[in-house]
Amino acid sequence: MIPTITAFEQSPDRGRGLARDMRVRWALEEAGQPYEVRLVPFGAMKEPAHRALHPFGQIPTYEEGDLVLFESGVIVFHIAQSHAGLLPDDANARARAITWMFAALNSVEPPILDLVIAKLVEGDKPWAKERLPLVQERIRARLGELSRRLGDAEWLDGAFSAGDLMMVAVLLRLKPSGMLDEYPTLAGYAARGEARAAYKRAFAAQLAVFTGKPASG
Ligand SMILES: N[C@@H](CCC(=O)N[C@@H](CS)C(=O)NCC(=O)O)C(=O)O
Repeated sequence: MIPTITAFEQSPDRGRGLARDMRVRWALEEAGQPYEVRLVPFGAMKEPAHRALHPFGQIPTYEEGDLVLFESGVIVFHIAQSHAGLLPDDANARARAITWMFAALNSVEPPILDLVIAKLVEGDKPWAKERLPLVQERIRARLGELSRRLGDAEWLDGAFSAGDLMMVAVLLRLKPSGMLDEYPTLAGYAARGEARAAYKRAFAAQLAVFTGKPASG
């Protein structure tokens, strides 16, 4: 069965691959699973029809027969569980890969999201200038810790897994800020993720939504 995911009809990132449909597309590409995309206009996101799929009126969602999922983490987890290649067979290694998925979403993404909010949503508030360095400090603390753990390894725990997919997707959200480049170990790690053929196909597909031209290759 071909799953359908939702994505922004007009992504605020103008096709830079920062919206969370990107990580779902990437997982589907890694899994070799064809998929369809339903583009959701902003006006429709908070309407009952979309809220029936996603209680918070957001993207991405995932529909596969009777199954409807929301939350990019669980969607990627579902894809990784249903296909070979994104989670190791060994039970302990699998649990560790899942741990990295949670770490990406619960320990690394929140401060990065704070930066997006501090700049884009709260940038005009009188206290924004004071808050920004605090947010950046929290990000740097996390990146330093992650960088030390990764060391000179290619991926976080052995072979590339859904844990790396999620971590790289989260780190790439920092790219426009320039902060990722302060950590060459992590910049190199993210670049290895971006270099994967599946990432490139996913990126081209989401970019094609913005340019209106079909993804080539
Ligand atoms: N925790 C959710 C967050 C979903 C989310 O924030 N989606 C954004 C796009 S990346 C969105 O739909 N924003 C529009 C809105 O919240 O109105 C996930 O990981 O899927």
